[in-house]
Amino acid sequence: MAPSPIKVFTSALCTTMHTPAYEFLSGAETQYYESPARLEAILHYLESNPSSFEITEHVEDFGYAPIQRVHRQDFLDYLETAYKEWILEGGHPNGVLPATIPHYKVARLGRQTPVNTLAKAGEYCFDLSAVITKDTFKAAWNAAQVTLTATKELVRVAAEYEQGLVEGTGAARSNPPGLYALVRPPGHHAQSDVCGGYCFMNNVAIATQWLIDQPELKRKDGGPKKIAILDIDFHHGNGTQEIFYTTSNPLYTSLHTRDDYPYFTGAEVEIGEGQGVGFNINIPLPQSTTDDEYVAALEKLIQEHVVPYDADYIMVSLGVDTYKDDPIAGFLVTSDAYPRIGNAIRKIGLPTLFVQEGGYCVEKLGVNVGGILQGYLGKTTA
Ligand code: Q9C
Ligand code: ZN
Repeated sequence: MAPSPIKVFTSALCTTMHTPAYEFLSGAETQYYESPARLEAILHYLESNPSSFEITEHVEDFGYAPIQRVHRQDFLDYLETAYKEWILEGGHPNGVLPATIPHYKVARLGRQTPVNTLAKAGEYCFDLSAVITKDTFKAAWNAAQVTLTATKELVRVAAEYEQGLVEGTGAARSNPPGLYALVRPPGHHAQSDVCGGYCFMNNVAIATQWLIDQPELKRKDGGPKKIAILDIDFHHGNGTQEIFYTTSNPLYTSLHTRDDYPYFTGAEVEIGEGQGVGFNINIPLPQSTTDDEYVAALEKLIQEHVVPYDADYIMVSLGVDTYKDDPIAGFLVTSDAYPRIGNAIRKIGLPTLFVQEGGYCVEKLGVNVGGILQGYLGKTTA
């Protein structure tokens, strides 16, 4: 039986609500790479391939609770009010950025709780890329709600798929259902109480925690459903790692660059703490990693860690900043690799939600993201 098309969840608010004019890269003011054009390029590809993708703009409102399960309230209050306070205090209209960050060598001596807006920007942001504009809170909220809407549908199609496997009438194990949340701003750098790396709310973490929290979703042993996160963005997902560092569910796995942003996390020795020991898997790869090297590393990660975890659902933090011409990254991965990546994920055989993270080569975003999703459908080209 042919696989069903991938259900795509997105919203017009993903392009209109958060449009900072610039960021700082290597000390220079540059265009804001995490732009609305990224999402439009991907959407254009998906719309041109209607046999593979079913696009909906239907967004359900899951309210504040699932977001509050992952992010601290003081941080969320800050995201919501920062821009207004910033403007009142004479901040530049491009948006809020820190000028003084509580570097750990300073903060270990400090005892002061910040009240000033500039100080709060440093308290709640770890770099110069997460510019907070007038509606950034609403944009991040919307991205989380779109991801949650897709996650609710994941539960429904996964149950159908399971039923089909039991009865032997439905799709075989080789065609697991796939869904895609086409959102921005991205999420995997956002920690429980700090934004950075273009990320404000951690969409994948919010959706994953929501799945674990659903009382009617149980495994055969009576425990909550298990989720394996596969983070294939070029950059390490420090936010997702931090949020789930002390728990055994979800499993967090990441393939990413060594020696590039976010620089201070992503080493192999970061294996989790307490109950979480062994459930945080970082596989750093060298700069200039090629197609074959990348796919081999992914297949190894899947065989050695993802499959043995015996999850019920896969969440993919889907970044295509691994692409060779990405303006802020450094791998040599070509467009040919993306269908192979999607195929490797399909072979896990579990219902999968792909959630958009990074990828900044706008001209190739459609074919690269599309390649992964088409590969998941069993195709060999985008
Ligand atoms: N030369 C995501 O892909 N600037 N975020 C890095 C490195 C911030 C990336 C500069 C990059 C954030 C979701
Ligand atoms: Zn990235």
